[in-house]
This record gives sequence, structure tokens and C-alpha cells, in this order.
Amino acid sequence: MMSMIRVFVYGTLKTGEPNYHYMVDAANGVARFVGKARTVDRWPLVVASKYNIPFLLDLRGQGERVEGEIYDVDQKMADFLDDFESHPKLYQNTKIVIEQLTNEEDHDLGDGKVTHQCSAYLLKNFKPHMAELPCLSNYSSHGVAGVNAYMESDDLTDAKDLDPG
Ligand code: PCA
Repeated sequence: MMSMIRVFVYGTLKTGEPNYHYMVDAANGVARFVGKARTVDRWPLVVASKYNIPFLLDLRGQGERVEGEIYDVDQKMADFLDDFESHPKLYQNTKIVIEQLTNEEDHDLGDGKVTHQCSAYLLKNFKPHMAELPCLSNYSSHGVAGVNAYMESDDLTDAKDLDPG
């Protein structure tokens, strides 16, 4: 079998979120759902920039355990995602430890939970005030009570002007 790369998504690439369609577009490569998951460690998941983009800040031990989904992707999809997330200019593709909670049919693994090293898109260079923002455990593009809802942007590199306002 072709060697696959295990990816943890926590933001707009999750099922039902605005960029999920890229994960299931065969033109971008192959992504096979492995299961729902959450980080073993706490990480700050914040929403920032004028587009309300989700960012996992590279500050392990702060914030909450973050929920998301694991996918096994082929090299083509991995390259697509790196490009789409502007790695390494904006996010940095980084290996972190993830606990798998459900199987590919989304059935709870019960006592059989397993951990994996997964690639995830972290933000390493950020303004200090981003670390003071409220931390989420489960991102939704709808925001919390309608505040901080995600805005579509054609050009993610705009987010470099990371001003959470
Ligand atoms: N896309 C990637 C990183 C943040 C985002 O919106 C993800 O969903 O994991």
C-alpha cells in the first residue's frame, strides 16, 4: 500500500466546516477518515485575524485538550494541505500526540483508545496578545454564540496581519 501520512485537523478542515470539501476532493489527493480524536496535551486553540481563523498556538500545556479528526492522507493530499495552510509561512506542519476516540465509522473505541503522532498545523510565530485570547476545546466556524464566526478569504496570507482586534 502507498504510505500514508496521519494528519490531525482541528479547524476549518473538520467535517461540516468551511474547508472540509478540500479534504474530500479527489483532485487534491486521498484523505481517509480514521476517527474523531483529541490532543493528549493541552494546547491553546484561539480564533484570530480579521477573518476569525482558528490557530493552535505552539504553547503546549496551555489551554484545553483540543478536539478534532484524524485522517490518513496520501503524499498528494499532504502537499496540497501544506500549500493550502501556507506551511511554513503561516502555519507550521508539526507532529503532536493525539488520542483517537472513535473508529472510521465514528464508533467509540471505549477502553481501546490509542494514541498516534499526527501532523497538525500550528502557529509558532504570533503576537503575544494572541496567547491571551479565550481558548476553545472544539472549534466551530459559527463562533461561540455567533461571535467570532469565520469569514471566507481567498488569500490566507492576508492573515499574516494577525490582528485579533
Ligand atoms: N485548518 C487547519 C488548521 C486550521 C484550519 O482552519 C485545520 O483544520 O486543522
